[in-house]
Amino acid sequence: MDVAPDMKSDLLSGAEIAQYRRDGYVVLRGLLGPRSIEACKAALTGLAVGSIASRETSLMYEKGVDVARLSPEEREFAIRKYMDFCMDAPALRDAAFSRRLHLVLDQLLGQGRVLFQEMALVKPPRIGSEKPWHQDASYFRIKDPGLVVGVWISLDEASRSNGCMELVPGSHLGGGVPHVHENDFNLCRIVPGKVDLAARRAIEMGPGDALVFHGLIHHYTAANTSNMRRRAVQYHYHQIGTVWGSVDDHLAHFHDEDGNYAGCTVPHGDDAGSNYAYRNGLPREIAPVDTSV
Ligand SMILES: O=C(O)CCC(=O)C(=O)O
Repeated sequence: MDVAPDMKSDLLSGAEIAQYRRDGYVVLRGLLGPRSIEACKAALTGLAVGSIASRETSLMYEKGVDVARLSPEEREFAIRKYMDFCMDAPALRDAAFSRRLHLVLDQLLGQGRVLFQEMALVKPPRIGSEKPWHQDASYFRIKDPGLVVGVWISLDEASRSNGCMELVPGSHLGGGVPHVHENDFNLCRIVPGKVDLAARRAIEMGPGDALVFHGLIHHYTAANTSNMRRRAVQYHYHQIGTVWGSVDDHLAHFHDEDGNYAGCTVPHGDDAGSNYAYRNGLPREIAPVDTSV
C-alpha cells in the first residue's frame, strides 16, 4: 500500500519491527476509534438477537447452556464464539480492513495478503470459558506458518480478571509443537510441559487496541470469572502466495515424538467420527478502510 505523508505516523518504528521478530507480537494502541468500536459491538449484538440477518455467521455457545430456553437478549450472554460474519456485518468487515493495520502488516510481512478467517470471542461475564495454550497455525494446513498473522482486537477493557490475552514472548521461534484435544476443537491445547509458563506475559488492552501476533506464538486466555464483558474480534490473514497443504504437510510442523500427527485439523480421541469437517479459509482481498474514527 502507498503511504500518504499524513499516515507516516501510523507506521511501526524500527524498534517495534524488531520486537515483532524477536517476541512474535506487537500491540497497536487505538487501532479502532470510538465510532468503529461501537459499530462492532452493535453488530455483534445484532447478530446475536437476530436484528442483523445471519446468512453466513455461525454462533457457538458456552458448554452446558440450554439455548432453547433463553430469550434472544439472554442468548447474547451465553455465546462463546461467532464465526464467518464479515459478509453479514460491514462494521466487522471494516475492522478487518483497517488501513493502519495493513500498513503495519506490509511492514512486518511484505505487501499483499488476504483475510481468510474471522471470529469473535466474547467471553461472557462469569461463565466465559478458558481457551487453552495453543498455536494458531496448528489449526491451518499452511505450508509456511510464518506467512500467517493473527490480529486480536479488544472491544472492551481486557485485563487479567476478565481473560485478556497471555502469551510467551519468543515462543514462535521454536516452530510447531504437538497439540492434543478431546474432539472439542476449541479445546485443542499444547501438550503439557511444552509451554514455558514462567515466561508468560499478560497483555492488558483497552477498547480498540489490537494485538498482532505470529501464527506460531504460544497463547492463552483465562476464564472470565468477573462481572465484566470481554468482547474481542480476531482475524487471520496470510500473505499472497501462501500455499495450503495436506495433513501430511501439516504433520511436518505438528507431530509427536513418534511422528504421529499432532495438529488441530482432524478429529481424534475417542470420537473420531465427529461431524467436524476441516476447510481451508476463505480468501478475501483487502480493501482498506479508515477505522480511526
Ligand atoms: O479470545 C480468546 O479468548 C481466545 C482467542 C484465541 O486465542 C483463539 O481463538 O485462537
